[in-house]
Amino acid sequence: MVLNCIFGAMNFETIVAVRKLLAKPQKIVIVPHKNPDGDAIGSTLGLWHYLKKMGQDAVVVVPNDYPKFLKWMPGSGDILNFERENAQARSKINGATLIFTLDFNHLGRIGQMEKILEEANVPFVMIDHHQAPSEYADIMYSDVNMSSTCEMVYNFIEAVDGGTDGITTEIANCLYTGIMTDTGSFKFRSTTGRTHRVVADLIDKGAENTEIHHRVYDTNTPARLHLLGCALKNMVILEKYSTAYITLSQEELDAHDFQKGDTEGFVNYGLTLEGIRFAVIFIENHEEGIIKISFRSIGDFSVNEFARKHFEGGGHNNAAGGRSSLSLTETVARFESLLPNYQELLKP
Ligand SMILES: [Mn+2]
Repeated sequence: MVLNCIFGAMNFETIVAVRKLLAKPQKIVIVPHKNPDGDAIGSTLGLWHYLKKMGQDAVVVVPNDYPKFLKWMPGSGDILNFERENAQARSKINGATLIFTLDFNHLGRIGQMEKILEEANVPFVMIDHHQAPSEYADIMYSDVNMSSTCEMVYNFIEAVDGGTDGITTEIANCLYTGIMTDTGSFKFRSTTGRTHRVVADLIDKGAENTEIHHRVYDTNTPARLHLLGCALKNMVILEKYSTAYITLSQEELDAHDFQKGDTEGFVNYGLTLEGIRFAVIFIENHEEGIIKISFRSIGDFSVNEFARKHFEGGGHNNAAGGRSSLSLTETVARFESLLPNYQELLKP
């Protein structure tokens, strides 16, 4: 049975189907996307705390490691890393009776875990806010208008539990973190009145908002700040196209003792320039032999469409990712050659 609720909050049939599944004791595995971010870790741990509280046997399995600035999150120590704890993670997945996939909607987004999940013959529940979901899940709660998967997990708990009284301080801390990171601290367009009401309720339930901002954002190392300096120096501004882009070569990353997550948020600096509506960062990755690209926009210009069409990527209207197997210089040249086609759309 496939129950879609692509638009709006969870529909009645979906809620009934989930309740029915959770009425029995299940062995549950919860999976976020590869390179999990604040929303991916916040939503999976938030749901994990909730399911455990219900008395369910549940475990979060991440495809690979996640940034240190998320490791304070309650339950973080119980997460299994598919790369590092492979045998244990595999046995959990093979023994699962129910699988939740959060903050992604295509099994290609979980890297090495794709095969084992594809072969798992158990019900799948998807909770996600990205565009164009694929149809692998039996129960889909998919809504591209949502700020974050964490906001959706709040809705999920509210619907399944018949209220939010069951949201503990741990759950509140996890969900607050993901909403905060996925909305750029409550400023992206996807931030609605409802988002703020959810966040307000999470604070009432014990989310340590000031502490969370500090733990997530005030974790710079001197090397990272110097790398940011280098990135900002490299920034190219193309006023004609209301565009600013940054490049970082592997050599520059190495010179600044690059650690995973160090370039997080760099792309957004372009958008802080007056008149700039399209910001991009190109990061050379020798290990994977590709250029990793992040796209951000302000307003109607859809970076999701741009990334899908030209750089094997996608995401949201105002935030998307992509890749290129050309060299850094060639990638940038190709990017610049595309801009004239978008001049009208990029007009201030
Ligand atoms: Mn998200």
